[in-house]
Amino acid sequence: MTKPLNIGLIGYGFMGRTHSNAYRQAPQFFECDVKPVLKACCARNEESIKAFAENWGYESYETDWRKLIARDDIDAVDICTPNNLHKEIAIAAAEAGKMILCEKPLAMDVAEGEEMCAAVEKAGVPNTVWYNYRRVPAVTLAKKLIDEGRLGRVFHYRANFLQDWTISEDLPQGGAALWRLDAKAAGSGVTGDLLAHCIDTALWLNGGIADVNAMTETFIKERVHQETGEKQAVTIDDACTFMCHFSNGSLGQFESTRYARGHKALYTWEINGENASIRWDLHDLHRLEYFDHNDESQVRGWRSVHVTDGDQPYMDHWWVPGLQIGYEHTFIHQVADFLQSISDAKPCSPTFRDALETQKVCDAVLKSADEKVWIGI
Ligand code: SOE
Repeated sequence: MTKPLNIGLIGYGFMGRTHSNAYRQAPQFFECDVKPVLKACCARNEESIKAFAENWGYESYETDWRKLIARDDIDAVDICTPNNLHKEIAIAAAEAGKMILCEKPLAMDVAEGEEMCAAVEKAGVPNTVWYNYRRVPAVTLAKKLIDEGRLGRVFHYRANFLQDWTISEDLPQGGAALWRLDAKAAGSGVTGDLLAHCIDTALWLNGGIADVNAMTETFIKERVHQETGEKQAVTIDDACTFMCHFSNGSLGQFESTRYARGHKALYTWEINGENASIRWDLHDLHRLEYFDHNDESQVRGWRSVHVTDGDQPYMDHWWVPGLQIGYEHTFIHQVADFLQSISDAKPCSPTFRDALETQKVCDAVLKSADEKVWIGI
């Protein structure tokens, strides 16, 4: 018999939609003893949240997140708000004994992240952070191949996350969909928003980072703030590049920007090992590129593996071999794994504690750029 898991979702932007879709889809495709129920959603604007609740099939809505957390009929709180609200909501939810699914990055900084980890661990509540790219089947397959030792000694890890949506000087900062440009709401710019994804994947695939040396740039120094109508200094990083040493001795190189004209969401990574190399590109997300030096020399070359077969991660739950899935499925996989982790009474990675490691690297990157020195993690 399935047990209901009553979800209370806070925030209803882009991520509110990806998560709501995932709660609806996961039990259709994955057999779980626990089944999400869209119990309530929450945002300050009543008209908007009512429409959101109707569209996605939430049973009710709230306009005050504290009321949502206080409800006895909510089991799990999903935090999809701007980053500056993560800590307060997560701590209140943990104290109320709720499970927590929190959008990335975990927090505004390490200090906040530490408090959040302490709160969920004290309360003993299941928790996870939505670093969704781990659950692209091709990326999960890469993790499997790496764990099997196929790469041998690793020399290089290279990652980019490139976008171009903030190039116009007329784009305001702050408010609604633009809070990512406002340091008070986001904490940082591309470092917390985009590099955090690259760092999470890197820590997962290639282990810990020992130290970093970074540079950041804010190309447009002032923008009108949507809430005040005034021109204000822009204090987020528009672009960030850093190099690092991984604990396994490999060298890392990371770049992220919202000023790479022509690139909308080009997330790529490549790992070069002694025996094999492996690379992935979000624009072709169902493919894993793999080069194995042990192949017979006459036919040795980069293989492009179309990750759609039933024996590849997650794919036995979808269509028939050869038919691919997409971006929204990464969130569905995270829900499915979270539900399974509840049944198994095991953590669902990345937990708050795992995501704190990413936060530590982000903070060190920003400090290094500021002080123009290497920073140890
Ligand atoms: C920013 O444009 C953004 O939406 C990020 O916030 C997401 O985390 C990333 O997956 C796609 O880009």
